[in-house]
Amino acid sequence: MRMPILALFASGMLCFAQPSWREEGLLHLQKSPQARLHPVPVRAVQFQTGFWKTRQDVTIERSMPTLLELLEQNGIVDNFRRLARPDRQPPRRGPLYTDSDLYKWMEAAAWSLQVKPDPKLEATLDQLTDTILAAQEPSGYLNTWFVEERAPLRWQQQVSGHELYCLGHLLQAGIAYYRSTGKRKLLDGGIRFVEYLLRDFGPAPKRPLLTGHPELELALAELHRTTGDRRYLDLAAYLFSGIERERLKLRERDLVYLFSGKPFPERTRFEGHAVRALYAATGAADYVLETGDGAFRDTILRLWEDLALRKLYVTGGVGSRAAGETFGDPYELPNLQAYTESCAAIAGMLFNQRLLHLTGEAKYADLMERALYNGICSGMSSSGDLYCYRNPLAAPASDRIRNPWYTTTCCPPNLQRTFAALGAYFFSTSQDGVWVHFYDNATLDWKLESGTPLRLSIKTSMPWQGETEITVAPQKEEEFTLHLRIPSWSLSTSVEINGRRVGGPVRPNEYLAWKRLWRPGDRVRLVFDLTPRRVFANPRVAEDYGKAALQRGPFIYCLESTDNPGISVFEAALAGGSAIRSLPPAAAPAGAVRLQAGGLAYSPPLGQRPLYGFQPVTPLKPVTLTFIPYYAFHDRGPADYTVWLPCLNCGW
Ligand code: FUB
Ligand code: ZN
Repeated sequence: MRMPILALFASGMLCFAQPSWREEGLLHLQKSPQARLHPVPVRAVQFQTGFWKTRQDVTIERSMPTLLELLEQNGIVDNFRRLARPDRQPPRRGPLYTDSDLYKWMEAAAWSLQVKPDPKLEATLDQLTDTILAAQEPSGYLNTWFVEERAPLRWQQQVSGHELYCLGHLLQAGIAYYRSTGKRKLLDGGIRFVEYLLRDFGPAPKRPLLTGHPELELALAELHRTTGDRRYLDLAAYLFSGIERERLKLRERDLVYLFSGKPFPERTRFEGHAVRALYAATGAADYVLETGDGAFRDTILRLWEDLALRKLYVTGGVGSRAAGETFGDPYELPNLQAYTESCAAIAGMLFNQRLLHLTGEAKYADLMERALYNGICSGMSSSGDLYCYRNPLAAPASDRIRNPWYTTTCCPPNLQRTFAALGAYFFSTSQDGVWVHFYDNATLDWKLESGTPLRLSIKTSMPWQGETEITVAPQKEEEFTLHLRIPSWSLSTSVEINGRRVGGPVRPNEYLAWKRLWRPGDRVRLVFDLTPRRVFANPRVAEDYGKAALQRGPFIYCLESTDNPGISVFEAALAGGSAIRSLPPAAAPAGAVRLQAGGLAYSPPLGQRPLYGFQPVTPLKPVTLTFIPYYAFHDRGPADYTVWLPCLNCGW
């Protein structure tokens, strides 16, 4: 009997092999020997109406187009175009690292094509590829700053020149575009530059090389995964080796600030420039995923402890000092002065993403979530066209934190590439099954590693309410393990499978691994505990001593003057015994659950009091305080806000 072709498809009897580029995950860890987990392709996940769909839509529909306009207006694309023109006009504009901003924008646009195919955007990317590659020299060298009168300076300023940083982002854009379209042109341009490096640079007698701003390391690891060419990973190993310290005459302070130039396993703590250090650690984690190198592995785990125990803001932000955009000392986590660059929070998430895929341990997903829902989410306004470079934990209304454009515009396209590809951060596969890391309305259309097609559909009221239902639909019944992340903040979680309560412990900050014969249409119901709670810092954090912040689900909250007329948010305290109420969503911040708690305000205002006295000054006037999720600070316009408040009778 002949079956119609559609019926053959539906029965799974007919399937055409997909080209390999379509199968590659956000990170292509399928062949990485040390990877326990494997990311899924971006195209495998579609968000449905909900928190992250709104953010992804605004990224693709508003943020990306408006940023491209700004990149054009500020001459960033012309910096390439001019190099193909005989008159070399117009003159180059912007700081020496602007090429990377266009590459990051292209990476975001490339990932977005997997979420929402767009022939016009694809044509724009093809044109930009031609524009960029027209500026590439026959040797493979490509950089719009070190040209013409500055050409003799090439490789003379490796500490600050960002030549390899820009190349790293070119490679990542090329890889993303290849994975989205199968087109290799941009990727091949990046490879030509890498081949030029391999010809001329390396251990003596070749010329020395240094990533003055680490980034290339992780791009090389991904290039190795994409091409199978081990030389690219070896180049990353050379950059981590620190053997060029003498030849490049690096000073001790360079080694600290750059987080580059000394043997990576000698690192004992995070220090120096936050983005540099975290990109270096991410690249080192990539190296461990490929090689299993024990010394590197010990080092990244040691660094993670330093980050998680001593240097991470409650919002997932990183980088305490504005001077040099650096890490601070242990527990140095100032709030008003927090630098917390959006790129650093993203880099922290990338570091944790690698560690999660190395180990399968929930504590890494926990920190990814902390950053994503707070210090990364805050980086882009709900309108999609204002961005934070800094994400402080308190600020006065006069601090213009959200801006459409920065001369150093690294953060906006970094946020875009994160949100455009975000679905692929939500799920992974492993030999034994599939993993759900975060919960939002989403569908995963992918396959088990046995090859069986699998659809997971999540319907949820998360992140605002805890009810979640997952429909599990393997194409045919199969035994595998469903790994469900139980978030650290959900202190009691109920789980049912096909209506039957799961016995045994369901522990926060672990994955619940459920192995069974899964049949198409099986249902898992989870109810997470979103009770709002006070959060306290380790008393060693002097700035937060005696204070509390509020958290509900993945969100950290802040007190903003917009919601608290007549109250100075910097002169209010939480009352320890008072209940914290969840308020129904208001028009703004759109859809967000706000919190209300009893508090006390100083009266008369502290500004009218002397600086010192023999009696402590305590706030006495009862007030009701209304909190919004931190990510929405300044989203409704300038306002005073703070995350941490003195907490009276809180047991301090
Ligand atoms: O160094 C230039 C930019 O500054 C980089 O892109 C980011 O790391 C930022 O900190
Ligand atoms: Zn940045």
